[in-house]
Amino acid sequence: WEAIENGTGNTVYSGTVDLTTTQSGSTYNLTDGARGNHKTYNLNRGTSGTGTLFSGPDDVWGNGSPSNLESAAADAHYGAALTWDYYKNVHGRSGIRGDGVAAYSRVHYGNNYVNAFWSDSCFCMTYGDGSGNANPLTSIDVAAHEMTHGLTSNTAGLNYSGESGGLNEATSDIFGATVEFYAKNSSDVGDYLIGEEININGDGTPLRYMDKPSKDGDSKDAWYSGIGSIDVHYSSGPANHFFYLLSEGSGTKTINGVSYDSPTSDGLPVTGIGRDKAEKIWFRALTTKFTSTTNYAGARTGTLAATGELYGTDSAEYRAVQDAWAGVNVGA
Ligand code: ASN
Ligand code: ZN
Ligand code: CA
Repeated sequence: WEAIENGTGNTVYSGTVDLTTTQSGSTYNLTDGARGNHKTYNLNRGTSGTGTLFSGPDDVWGNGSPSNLESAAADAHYGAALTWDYYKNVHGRSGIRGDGVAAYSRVHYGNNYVNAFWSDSCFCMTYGDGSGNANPLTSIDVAAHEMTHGLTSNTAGLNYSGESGGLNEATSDIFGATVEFYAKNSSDVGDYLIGEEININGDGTPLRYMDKPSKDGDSKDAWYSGIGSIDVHYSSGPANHFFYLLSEGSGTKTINGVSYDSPTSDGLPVTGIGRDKAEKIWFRALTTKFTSTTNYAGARTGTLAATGELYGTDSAEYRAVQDAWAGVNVGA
């Protein structure tokens, strides 16, 4: 018999946070009893199996330093809980498959492993510790990005290549950002940057920028014929840019202390409708309109159909979706 407990995580990226755990006898486990028993495991630098469930004699996890192996575990456990809560409270979906069943997390994958990934076969997320094992890939936006790959897999099923692959990646970035905004704790105020906390480039710059994706040097700001042949992490650019434009509008803006500058490819302005509406449109399109082969033209059609259902076709929201797609060169 296990009791649900309220533990404390001293994370690497999110400060001190509440974690939901379980207690069995005199042992506490990193098992989220309030969210489908989502478990967080220690691979201890191995690369296979589940390793060992994080457990111990007290309900305090980590000390904030990556050298304490519980710290990144606290981040991963927290990120999974936030993502679970976001999908449940904002979109009414209970777990990745909508069946209340949790995935699980594995941290400390390999040595100096600079990546994180979702796997359909284990129904789990896995995190490396980054360069020098000093920058675990466990920030909220990365955790939500990976968990969202599971959602996409179990809904639209967007094929992970060509334009559908770019849309799959963008979906993970979009909800990576919205979950971070949803977190709203003092360390995570929310931004339209992906991976700004994990220092993946070694110079403190983010992995991706949604206001102007080309700032990373590789991603595209707008659709062009042939974009389907580049890496899906770069062909995601126009959809990330669409989401930013739809939420916040074109031009310059400062949000939570971060400055954005979002130009449009057609030079015409876009008036944003706010993130709350934009995320509902993308979720509805993903879960009820997109299929495995949806391309950019299909994403436009699908998001417009979703917007029509949510807000009507003669609405400011509908026109903003049209304008935002035009702003990334996806036209009628
Ligand atoms: N972090 C990457 C992603 O989620 C991992 C990968 O490319 N498989 O897209
Ligand atoms: Zn991804
Ligand atoms: Ca971010």
